[in-house]
Amino acid sequence: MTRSAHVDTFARDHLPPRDQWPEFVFDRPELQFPPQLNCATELLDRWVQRGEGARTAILGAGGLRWTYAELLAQANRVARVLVEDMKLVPGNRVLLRGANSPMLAACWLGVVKAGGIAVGTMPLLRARELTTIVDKAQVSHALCDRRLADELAATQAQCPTLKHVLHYGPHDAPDELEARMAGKPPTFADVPTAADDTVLIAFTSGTTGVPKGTMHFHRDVMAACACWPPHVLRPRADDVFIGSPPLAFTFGLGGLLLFPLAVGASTVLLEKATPEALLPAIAQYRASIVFTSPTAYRAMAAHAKEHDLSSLRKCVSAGEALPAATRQLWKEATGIEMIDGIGSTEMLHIFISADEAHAKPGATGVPVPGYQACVLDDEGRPLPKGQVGRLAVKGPTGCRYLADERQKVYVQHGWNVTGDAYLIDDDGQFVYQARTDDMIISGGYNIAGPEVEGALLLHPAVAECGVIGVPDAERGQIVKAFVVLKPGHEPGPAMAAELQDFVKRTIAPYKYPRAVEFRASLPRTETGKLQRFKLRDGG
Ligand code: 3UK
Repeated sequence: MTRSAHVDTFARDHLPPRDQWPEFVFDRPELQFPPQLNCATELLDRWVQRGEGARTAILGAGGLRWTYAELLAQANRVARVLVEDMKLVPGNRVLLRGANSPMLAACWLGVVKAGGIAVGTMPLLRARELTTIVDKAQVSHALCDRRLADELAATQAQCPTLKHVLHYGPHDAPDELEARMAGKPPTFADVPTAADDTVLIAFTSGTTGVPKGTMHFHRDVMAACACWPPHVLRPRADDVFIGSPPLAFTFGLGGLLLFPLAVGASTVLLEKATPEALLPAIAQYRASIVFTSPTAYRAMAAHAKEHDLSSLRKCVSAGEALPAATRQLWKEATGIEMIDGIGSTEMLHIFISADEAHAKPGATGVPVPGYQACVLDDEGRPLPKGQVGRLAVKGPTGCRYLADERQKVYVQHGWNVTGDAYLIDDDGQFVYQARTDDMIISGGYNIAGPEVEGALLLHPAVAECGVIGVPDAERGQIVKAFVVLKPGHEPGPAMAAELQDFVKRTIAPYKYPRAVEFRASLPRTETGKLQRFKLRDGG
């Protein structure tokens, strides 16, 4: 029996009903967890207790370098500010707002130490999207980068639950959070959470555009650290991790914070990690392991030769399918065979992957030790090799949506059904085909068409619209909007540009439609439902 440390029982009260949980499999010795477990204690305090506090933990802009002992002290001070000044009680949800930085990492660890539940958010989100997240997760606290204060203030005006907010500044301009931290001792007694207390709620956009909150436990974090990293990535304590995914995206949280800490390695957390910025940063920090998207590898391959990438050992690609051509380009440019892996917010991290030695162009790989996977037909029966069906997985982590009917869509017969069409080839390798739903994946971002439609429909000239993803060599897919204008409005390039700007101002700018086509009408069913497949087929 585990003893929950959550005084605020919101997360426990809003887990899906047990009969809707996926089957969890813990059939390996490294997946046996004690009943009480705080993953921050395991990932951070343990190193200092073992006398390894002088190792470098985090590197950041402006020459910032924190040892494990210094990161621990910072995280402990954040925990104290939360508990002593912001009245956090275990189980409260804490919104984290900021681009990747050492301070954001310290905030995440501080929240977890204090028994809080971390709710990471993409820096680009606007008040409209933040309001949905804060309402859904009943968020009470926020730690926010000063430069994102305006959108948070607009959110707070709409959200009565969000009572306690503190801002932190860039490294060279400390703000109110740092001022409070300066007055705190560097020690903190971590809250002894249960292994099955929720530690984070990660939001992911669904096809309907209403974001889903996925709940993960302290033990899930440790399980993610125990599966893919030691079996596929095989990092070392002297590795320097770097990459682009935000810590608000579980791909980034694992790859750029949890996994380096799990092996006592160091991680470079950069606010700006575009392909142009990442190449010189790899050289500058002598990074050895990089995490980014296929689109970014494609962009970087063209300029790789202009930089000293001799420190690089391992290159991880995830978030969307890795085209064989991109794998080839990167290998030609750097000599490195990429590690592809499919993960999801629901599964927390990568569950099918292949290391350098087993990489097969065009294939994702095989189930990561600790996970099982198969391809199911529409009736939920496993398909033989070579046939395309729905990818289904189970393992030590899995889908638990926060109060969401779509739990029954993702979890079927105990399997996590990811929404991807896959086949298993003759070698037993899993080969990605397509998304089975309407999600648009563009440049590594997940974009829900209906959310973009919702934004467009707020514009006074738009009568109706339909948004789909169309293939694009550069970004995988791009967002395309089909728009029917109200009478009296002129279609044309000026109107298209105006609509694009409008979407950028309304929701996160990366969701704007890069292509706009004007139509006299849209294909609909008799009941009035938009037929997106007809738009995709050009009809
Ligand atoms: C797609 C891939 C083919 C696939 C993620 C690694 O992407 C992550 O999580 P999301 O919830 O999206 C999940 C969906 O993205 N996908 C991801 N990786 C691949 N498709 N090949 C791949 N290698 O449709 C999946 O269902 O945003 C990735 C680790 C943690 C993550 N959260």
